[in-house]
Amino acid sequence: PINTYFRRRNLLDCSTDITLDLWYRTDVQTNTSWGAPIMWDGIFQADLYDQTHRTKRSSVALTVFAVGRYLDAYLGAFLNSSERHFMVGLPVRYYIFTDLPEKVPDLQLGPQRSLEIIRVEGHSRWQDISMARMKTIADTIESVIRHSSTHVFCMDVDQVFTARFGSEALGDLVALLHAWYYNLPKGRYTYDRNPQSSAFMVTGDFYYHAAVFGGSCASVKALAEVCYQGILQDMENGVEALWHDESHLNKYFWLHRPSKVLSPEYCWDPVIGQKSDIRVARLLWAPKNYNKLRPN
Ligand code: 2GW
Ligand code: MN
Repeated sequence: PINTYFRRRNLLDCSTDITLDLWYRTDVQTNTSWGAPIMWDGIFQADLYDQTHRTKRSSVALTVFAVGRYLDAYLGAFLNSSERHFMVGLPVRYYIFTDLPEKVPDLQLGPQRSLEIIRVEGHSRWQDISMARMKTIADTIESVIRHSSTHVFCMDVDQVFTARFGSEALGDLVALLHAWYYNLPKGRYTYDRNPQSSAFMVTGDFYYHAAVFGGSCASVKALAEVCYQGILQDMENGVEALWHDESHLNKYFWLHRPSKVLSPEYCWDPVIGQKSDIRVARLLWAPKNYNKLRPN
């Protein structure tokens, strides 16, 4: 849809999020109906965001889970690429959650960048590894992350940064448009449709991808807590949402709309191929070998 409601925004528009957009695009939607910016390449001036966040002393935690086979398969490439592209110029602290702390690659990190390894248990079912992340994220924000960082991003490990993923992505509550759904009609969104599940929803704004979400420590902690409660409630009722934690995340963002939305440029699947609206792919899905990685 063509965005006909483009408004020039400035620093004072919004109490929590900085929006410094000088240009606009007409081939994509750059604002949500509730006024949150949708970040596309070409609508923002990167150095203005960097300057502002340096002045505000923003700092960013990046949480990533690398449990079992995912550690060897993905963590090295993820971290090496994030050193080159993720929030360069701001203090960054990685939080690596793994059951194999001794196998975390020993990396030379840039200035003001550090890494903390937190041991977690493996789960026998992959759906449980994925869903347990919400509880661990909430607990760790409370106990550690909020003391090191103003903002936090939570990401899947099976991806590689390929271009700037910078401070323009920071906000109070940040969601990502799923690459496979951003240009599909709402009827095609794969929300959880089972009324027995707490992730059940009939309609929504967008289909968001759980591979990237973020925000202030307080907002992400609240999100992770609510999603985990929903997951627990489902377990008690003997149901599991269609796309696990992603279904609960979509429900959360429907009830608590994000203050900033990232275009699929921020997490693109190269399998989709070239699209004229994707001007730069900043983070790419890594190829999966399901047989090897998902034995059960
Ligand atoms: C996951 C699936 C099958 C076997 C293992 C795992 C697994 C996941 C694992 O063995 N170890 C591990 O650390 N993970 C973590 O969970 C890792 O960070 C991984 O990126 C994340 C999500 O699993 P993934 O990437 O295989 O799932 P996707 O790419 O299909 O992700 C979407 O759907 C998931 C729920 O089904 C999540 O919502 C995820 O955030 C979505 O991107
Ligand atoms: Mn993934």
